[in-house]
Amino acid sequence: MNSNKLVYIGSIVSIAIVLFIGGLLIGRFAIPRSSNTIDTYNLSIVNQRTEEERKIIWNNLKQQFLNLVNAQEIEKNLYNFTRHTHLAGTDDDRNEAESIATKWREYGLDVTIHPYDVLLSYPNPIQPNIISIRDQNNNSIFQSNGNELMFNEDDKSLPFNNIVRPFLAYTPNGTVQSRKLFYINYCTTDDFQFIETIIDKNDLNGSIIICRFGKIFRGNKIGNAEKYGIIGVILYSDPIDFARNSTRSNSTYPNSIYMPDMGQQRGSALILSGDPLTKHYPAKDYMYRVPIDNNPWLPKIVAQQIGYKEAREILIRMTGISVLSNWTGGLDQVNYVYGGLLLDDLSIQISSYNTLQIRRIHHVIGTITGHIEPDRYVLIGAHFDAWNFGAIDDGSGIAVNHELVRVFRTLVRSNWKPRRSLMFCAWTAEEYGIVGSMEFVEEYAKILGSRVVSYLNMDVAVTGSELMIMEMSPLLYDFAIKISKQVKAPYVNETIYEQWIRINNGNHNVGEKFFTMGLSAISDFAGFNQIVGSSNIAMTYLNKSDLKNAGAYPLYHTQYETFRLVKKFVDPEFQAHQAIARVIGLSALTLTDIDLLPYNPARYHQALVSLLNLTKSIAPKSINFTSLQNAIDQFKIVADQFNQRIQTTLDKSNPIQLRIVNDQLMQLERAFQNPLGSSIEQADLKHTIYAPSRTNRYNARGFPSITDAIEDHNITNIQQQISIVTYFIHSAISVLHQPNKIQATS
Ligand SMILES: [Ca+2]
Ligand SMILES: [Zn+2]
Repeated sequence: MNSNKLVYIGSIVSIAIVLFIGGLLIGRFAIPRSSNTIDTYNLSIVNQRTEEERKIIWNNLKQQFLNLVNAQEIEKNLYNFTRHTHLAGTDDDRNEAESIATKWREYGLDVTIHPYDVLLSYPNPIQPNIISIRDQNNNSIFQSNGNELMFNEDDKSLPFNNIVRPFLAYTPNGTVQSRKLFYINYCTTDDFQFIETIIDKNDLNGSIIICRFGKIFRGNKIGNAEKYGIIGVILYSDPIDFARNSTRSNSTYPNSIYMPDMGQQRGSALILSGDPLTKHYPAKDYMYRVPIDNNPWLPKIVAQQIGYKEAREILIRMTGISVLSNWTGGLDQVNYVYGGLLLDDLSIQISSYNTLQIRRIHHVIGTITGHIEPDRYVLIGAHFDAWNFGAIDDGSGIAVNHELVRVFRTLVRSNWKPRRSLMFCAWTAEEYGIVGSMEFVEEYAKILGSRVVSYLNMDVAVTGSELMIMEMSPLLYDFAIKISKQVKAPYVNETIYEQWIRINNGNHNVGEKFFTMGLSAISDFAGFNQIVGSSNIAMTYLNKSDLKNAGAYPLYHTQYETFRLVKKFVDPEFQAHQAIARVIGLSALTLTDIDLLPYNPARYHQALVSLLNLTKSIAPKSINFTSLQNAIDQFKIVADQFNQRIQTTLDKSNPIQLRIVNDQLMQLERAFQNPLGSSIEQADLKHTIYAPSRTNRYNARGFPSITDAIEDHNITNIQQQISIVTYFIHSAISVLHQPNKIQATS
């Protein structure tokens, strides 16, 4: 970063502080009125205060907020949440929605409940899905258990009879059998391309494959396998990724956070966000549903997970060439091979009994109405469905969400009123593939599209306490840094910002290290990024070792995600939960109360520059990027002019002027949205700068349509997609121009 930029950012920050205070004053000294009227009276009160007075009031409010966030309350919330199982579409799920609604009503929120009828997937409650190895006479010589195991340390008062067995949601039922078995590492596209150099790719046709969880979204693994005519997929968590220290019982659960030998990650295999029967439209009773047969979004081949103890039984019966070292896992006395025919004429069989069912789900939304701009929404969300007890995914988010409701209501009772409306969202059916929140986004696409300022997501909010990482729109980069300087890190005497610098060996460029620009399809922000077009943020407190594994903690989606796990190993004093609550809460407090939105368009320029460099580096040399480069250069000039105009000419006491500028800031991210989507197949991915990668939904891909075309080696389409992205950057430029006329372009 050059020094000019530092000065510039510093001045933006100081202006933002002044603007902050103005916004807060409006909140603090409002005369109580009906919550539905727009309160212009208090604007004159604001103008009577000195800057010094405003600063004191803001600092007091901020301190009051930070002090109110209570670790014991969060612990209590998590304990209560984890007494039950939470599978979407079940009685547990409906009861949880009712209990959240009741709790939030008691706190005084204006609560609405939003039902949808969506396609979900369940294993057979009586007959587990089984993988077996069979001899020449088709007698089973080994059979998987179909369950995880319980331990003496598990809390027997929990309803373990209600837990859902390991299964891969939406994979079809049926029995498949093959004498050919291949090991394909993590089943990434690269892994498949590599194995084509080792074996004849036609050999994969009719085979069953085994691969390990990790690196990419599990649905993409199964999707990759379908393309090769593979008939069944077996997934397992290799100890090298999930039991890193040792597979001995004293190194794994219940004695540590690492995967025991029968532990299994559940999860969805849907390569779509939302209900697969009502793509683009809400799953309401009036809506047409596409037939389930040949539905293009549902996985087509049988797939099932097993414990690594069971995977070992399979891997030792394989034949073929030994794999390269980066394909080798950590199972004792296993020679990892690429595969081929099984030893001794054995065959392998997968039997799955999954069913698809349309079930009703309910979201809970609780609102504190804004008193100056009630039609501008800041949303905080977490999902309450879970594969089982869900202590981390997403008990951590739900427990924090409840605490924030309590704290914000306490502020309201002490006469604080937010400028904008603050909405708390409790989503369900997230685990099935963002099915729930996407339906809500689809139903209210138009009003959310024009009214949502930012969506703040908490999913797997705490898996450790060493380091906070964030995913966000580049517009929120400087804002996130500012908030991180005001919140104490857990278990150490430093702020989150100071912790980043320490971990980054004193280097202050922490955003580049710990922030991911753009958001993927990994959680409920998906609909807000791709359909709503708001500028969003999500964060997680984790242990540094979790970074290696695509963010997945070892016991992710197992039945061992219990209160005991969190209390004993993850966050004993709930200080990491408290830090997340403070960061999300302070962000929400600011975004609902500040008069001028704290978005910095110049950061988007930096993000565009780094994406352009990355894209150029993977593109064929013949590709011409001049038009895109010029648009990005022009974006910088216009973004700087915009920031300059705010500093010099904006009259912050004029509510109309303020609204005009805020609308421009809100429209900036929306200007990048292509209503047609990135392709006919991916019409739901509308953000032209960042969208989930088609090869890994866990990753946000920059310039997704250009990158896809580069991967396809389609020169004409690459050039076409560059022109389309150039157009959307020009759209963003036009948003930042003075809005009093339409600027002509050359
Ligand atoms: Ca839908
Ligand atoms: Zn989750």
